[in-house]
Amino acid sequence: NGAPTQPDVDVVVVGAGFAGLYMLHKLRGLGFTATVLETADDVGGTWYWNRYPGARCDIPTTDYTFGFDPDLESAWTWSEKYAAQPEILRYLQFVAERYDLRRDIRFSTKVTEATWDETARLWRIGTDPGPGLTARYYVMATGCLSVPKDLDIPGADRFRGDVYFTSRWPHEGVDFTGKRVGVVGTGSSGIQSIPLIAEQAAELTVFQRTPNFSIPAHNGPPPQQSLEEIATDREGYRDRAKWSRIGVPREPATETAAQLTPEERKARFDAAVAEGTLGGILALWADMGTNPEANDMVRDLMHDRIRSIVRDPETAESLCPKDHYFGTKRPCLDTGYYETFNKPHVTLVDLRKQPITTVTETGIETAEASYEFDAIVYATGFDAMTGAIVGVDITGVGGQTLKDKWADGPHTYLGLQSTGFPNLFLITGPESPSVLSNMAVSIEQHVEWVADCLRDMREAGFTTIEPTQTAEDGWGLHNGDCAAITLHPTANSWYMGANVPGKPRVFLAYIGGVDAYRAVCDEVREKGYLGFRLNGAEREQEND
Ligand code: NA7
Repeated sequence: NGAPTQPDVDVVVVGAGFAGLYMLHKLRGLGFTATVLETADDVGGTWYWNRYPGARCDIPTTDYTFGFDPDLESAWTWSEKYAAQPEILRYLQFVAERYDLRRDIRFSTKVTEATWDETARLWRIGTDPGPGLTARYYVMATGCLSVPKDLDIPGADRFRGDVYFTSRWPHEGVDFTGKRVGVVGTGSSGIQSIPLIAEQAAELTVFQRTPNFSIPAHNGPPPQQSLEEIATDREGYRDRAKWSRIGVPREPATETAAQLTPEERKARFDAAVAEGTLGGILALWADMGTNPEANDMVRDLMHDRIRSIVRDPETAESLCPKDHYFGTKRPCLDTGYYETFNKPHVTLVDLRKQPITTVTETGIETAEASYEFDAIVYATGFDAMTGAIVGVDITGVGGQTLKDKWADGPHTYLGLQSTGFPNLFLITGPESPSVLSNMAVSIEQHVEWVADCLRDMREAGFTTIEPTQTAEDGWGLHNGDCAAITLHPTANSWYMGANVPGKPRVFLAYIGGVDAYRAVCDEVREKGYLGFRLNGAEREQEND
């Protein structure tokens, strides 16, 4: 063993979004030295980059907020049920100021590589611009939807008009007044931005490959009931979120679809549409995520709703999602999305009927027609969950790269660590609830688990930690088993890696629930880091 070499800092954290900011604050509180490396020139992560019109969170602000500090909660008031991007960015800037975080963040710094030095037992981290630095622990707080998917549309570089990506929107904003605009993509980013682009554009053409399910957000003031519950028992409310299925307090539905009459099902659906939350619409009946017939009942109600709004029958049919089950792609919350297609200057192009053949100098050509534009907006999504992690050249024990190890899909224990990469931690990594949950709650849980772990190791005299192969294999099996009993694997979703050509098709998140997952993580710690191998100068421990 021998004494490890001293690193520049105890911990390097990559990313200054929700996760990186809280990680830094938490580490400082425990007396660890830490440096955060961030590509952007300010804090914010997702909320720094995604500045497109209509960009909002899809979890109510009463829940999509830090809960670790009651004083922070009373110092900040959200203005809306679903905050828009500028307000969430201001919040994260406020958090950075309040805890004086910026002095330990290196902005405009991209992490290019990270190599585990087995002799010195530390991470050597390369940055652009350099110089890099060394750290005992390396935390990737890089977000689940942070690397835009490469544009896979032929001729895309030929277009001579203006080109925008929702995920990299210009800071000064864009004015589409009087312009002919084409939007490609109808995920959440498309669905949020299309109604607002339509308000400005002279003509708007939406290119849709797969329709998504969306319900109205009914944005407005933050939900009164949650505010009252937080005012009377803040801790109880936050605790219920931690022990809920998706990280927002809610009793799960107990009846199956068959146990309800058609009238009862319709009433539940209408109530959830009126509530306008993902938590509500995803919990209509207990078996909607696992039983095709129960899911069809939601789909039918959704289709009826779309047909009742969109006047042109052909457009309405194109907007009805028919090739994936409800919830197997993240549903969207919108403000006037379907209504937008009733406007005379808005056209939907159904790429299932007429695929894009090429982008040209002046527009987009499909198998049937040619469209001319002044501007094209791509809302084409992300290399989700793994893109940002394998995007850094990470080399672990024996020269193995994480990219090679994950060539057939991510392999982790608890979504927190990967065997062969000691002292590398992933915040909301693949095989953790992450994107299936309220990210604020999942981020806090991971940050606190990692912080507790580093403190426990310091107290016990350990300096390295990594999962055993048995634990990692077991967690992978459990993840796959959980996904296999749901309808998720049937969908071509980014949850399945299906949106990125060549990406292995595996379900990328843990679907057992925020509550069950937290119980496992707590138990692992209580049992002395069950499934981990720990080493120190004086001692080592394997707890398989
Ligand atoms: P999404 O949900 O991945 O949506 C991307 C959209 O772009 C989706 O409709 C895609 O159709 C479409 N797309 C992607 N590539 C193409 C090509 N080549 N041609 C035509 N259409 C294409 O990303 P978002 O940014 O909207 O949302 C991501 C998450 O962020 C969201 O779920 C929220 O959690 C927040 P496809 O479905 O692949 O047929």
